[in-house]
Amino acid sequence: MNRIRKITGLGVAFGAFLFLAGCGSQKTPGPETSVSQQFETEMDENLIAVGFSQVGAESDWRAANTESIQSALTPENGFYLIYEDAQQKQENQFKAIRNFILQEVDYIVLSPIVETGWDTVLQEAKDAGIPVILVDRKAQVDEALYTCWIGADFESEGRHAGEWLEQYLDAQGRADEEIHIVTLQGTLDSSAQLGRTKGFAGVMAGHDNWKMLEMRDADFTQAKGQEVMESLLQKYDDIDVVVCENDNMAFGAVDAIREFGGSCGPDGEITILSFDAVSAAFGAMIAGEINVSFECNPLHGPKLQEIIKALEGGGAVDKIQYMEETYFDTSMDLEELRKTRAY
Ligand code: GZL
Ligand code: ZN
Repeated sequence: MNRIRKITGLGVAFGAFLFLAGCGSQKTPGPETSVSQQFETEMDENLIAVGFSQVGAESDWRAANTESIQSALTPENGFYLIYEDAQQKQENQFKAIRNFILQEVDYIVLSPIVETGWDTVLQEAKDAGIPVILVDRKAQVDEALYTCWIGADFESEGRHAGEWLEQYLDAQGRADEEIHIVTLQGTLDSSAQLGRTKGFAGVMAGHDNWKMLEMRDADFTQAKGQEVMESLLQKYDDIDVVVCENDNMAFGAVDAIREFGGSCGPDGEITILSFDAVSAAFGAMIAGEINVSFECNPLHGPKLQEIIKALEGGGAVDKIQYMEETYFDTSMDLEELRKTRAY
């Protein structure tokens, strides 16, 4: 599968420009380019060229995911990685994938920001004979359009959150109390949002005394989490539980609650459930700001490396590959546990 590629030093977009402007992807740039830094990098044909379209840099989790993949797909490990940050715009992922196709990479790795809209561009990759590996989030396409998917079981994360809340309220003698809940949702239509919302709702259905006051999109960012929580605090005068679909939104919610004069965490009025379990979430639990965080393992790099090497060797790989994950709450020795964490 290895193909010698000339990758212009000005990067993928410029290569696409030359091709689309009729200059051809391999020809010497014409007068319209007249750039002095134009240079070609003769790719070592032994390196496996991988184009990686990442969602963005919206959260601590995302940064850890990017770092894991970049540190696995290195030239020392036999890879030439082209990394594109889509800045949380699906349109930018479409462009990145089309550039990867023009560059004739050996594999495309994609974390689809939302689940829908991928049929056309993934068909183009298939027509170009380039295998696509999905990481983190899923795409609602014919499974023939991707080789495999690595990620978390988001619905089980949501279910575990509901089950945790059941036992937490029981322990407080509040099993029959009317519990008022709001949810800060992640990017709507993303697999993490869909799964976590659905998993928690499944447990909630068993509790007539749990009332979901409102669920609102806070896009997995801390700023949006604070803004949405401020608005919910203005609107509802009795919020008992906040379900935050990632840690960064939880950090924003804590700031909003504190600024509003409320209290949260194990010793506060408002119980905060979160997802990802990044290092800063351990800090927030140790500081008594949030109650629990459900891990979502971002360390896809080693598994991705293993999968691509297996494919290069002509091996088959499982279509769906779940990451191992658990949860952490303030009943645990978080100072010690935090030392064992890679992100
Ligand atoms: C989960 C990932 C989510 C994280 C957020 O696998 O898709 O996106 O939970 C991140 O922190 O923004
Ligand atoms: Zn209440």
